[in-house]
Amino acid sequence: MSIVTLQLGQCGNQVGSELFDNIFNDSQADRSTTFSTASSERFFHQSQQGDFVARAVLIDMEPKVIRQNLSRPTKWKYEQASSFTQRQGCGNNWANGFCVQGPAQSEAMENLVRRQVERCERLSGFLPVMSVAGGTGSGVGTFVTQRLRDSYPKSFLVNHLTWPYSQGEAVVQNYNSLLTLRHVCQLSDALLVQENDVVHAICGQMLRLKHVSINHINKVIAHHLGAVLQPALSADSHGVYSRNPLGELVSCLASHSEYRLLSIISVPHIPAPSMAFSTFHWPVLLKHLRQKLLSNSKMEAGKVSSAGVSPRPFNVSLANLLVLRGKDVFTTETGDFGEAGLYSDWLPAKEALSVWKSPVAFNKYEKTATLVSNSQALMEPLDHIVRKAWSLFACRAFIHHYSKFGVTEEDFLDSFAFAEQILSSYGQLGGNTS
Ligand SMILES: Nc1nc2c(ncn2[C@@H]2O[C@H](COP(=O)(O)OP(=O)(O)OP(=O)(O)O)[C@@H](O)[C@H]2O)c(=O)[nH]1
Ligand SMILES: [Mg+2]
Repeated sequence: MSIVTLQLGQCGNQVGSELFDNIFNDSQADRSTTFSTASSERFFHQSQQGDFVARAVLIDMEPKVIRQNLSRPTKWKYEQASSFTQRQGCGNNWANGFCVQGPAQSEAMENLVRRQVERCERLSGFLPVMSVAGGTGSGVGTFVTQRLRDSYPKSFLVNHLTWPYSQGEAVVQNYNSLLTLRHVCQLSDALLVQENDVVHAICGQMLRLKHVSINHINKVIAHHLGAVLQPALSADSHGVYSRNPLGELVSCLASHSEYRLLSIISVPHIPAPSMAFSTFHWPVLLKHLRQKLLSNSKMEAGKVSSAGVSPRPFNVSLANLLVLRGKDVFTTETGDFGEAGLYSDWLPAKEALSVWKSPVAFNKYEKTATLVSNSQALMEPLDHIVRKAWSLFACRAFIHHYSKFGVTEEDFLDSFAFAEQILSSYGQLGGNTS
């Protein structure tokens, strides 16, 4: 089954193009395999000339990044006519994107989506890729997500959201983030979240890059996403690569409407020059990944969040999906991830853990272990967004930029209340309310 990706705004378009690069290069390592065929069907269609063409719609209100994407020399292609641009971006203003640009350009964008859907023999669903902090990705992205939900109610909808640097570039980024979450959490089946701070740290500390560029960051984001979305075998797939990647992801991880936030961690990340000399053993990799899961919450013991919730001193999971790729996967023991102590007591640990495996090495790594986690890991960054936004809102700073496009103080208060509710729900996974 196929996935139609929507690249929205600068971030969405730059991350999206790295994702297609990652997937294409990975799946073409051995073109003859069923893995390669399954991957291509998911992400590409073939033109009459035999070119691999991304199943993607490119949307940005300013033309520069899309122009760069369309002229980038890659072994695969974007369909030139599958892009939509205007002359000017949304100026980091969610309200401009959601209330004005989105509705004004709705028909043209929907036509592009329909064209891609018609090219899919079997549609698994949609993957809108966007940042939550700018104006186009967040505002138009939210609008487009709403239209997809209305027009394709039976298709799966998984949004990939890039969260801004906590010491961010735009003063209103936290407003945009909250307004986006308020809507997208309720529209989408699951939100795959990657934080720029965390990915930046991976580039500096693990890949040992001295000067981390946005391109390095996007390659790591794409590596994480590709590791999850490339074909894999699940326990009940009887040796056939999963047919409905987004549907299976959602059913493993996000079956409860109040718990839609998914984080991704992966090991190993190795600097390119060291790759040839590195060997890894599954028990070591999995131990490392488990430690990352437990500490990933970045929450100090006893810290009280703005939702008044005092979480456990480690990261409690509602559900986890472990994806193993590479040599000897079928004999690897994954029992440590099924321990009841990692999970809330709402689900038996056996049901809370899903494992997907593929014997095909991923992205030149002999072995990769990736965990998609529906856990408390995103509480701390979300709490940070809420606190920063509230300190602006308390003195009504910049609100007039939003109200002139029709977003009211009431809408902001709803978004704060919604975020507090998410924090409270995740806090309760630990069963520890103050
Ligand atoms: N990881 C990553 N983050 C990006 C990239 N480009 C921008 N960002 C982040 O995205 C946020 C800004 O959003 P953009 O995507 O630039 O904004 P936009 O959607 O184009 O919206 P407007 O320009 O306001 O119309 C900031 O938090 C940036 O750090 C990128 O290529 N990769
Ligand atoms: Mg822009």
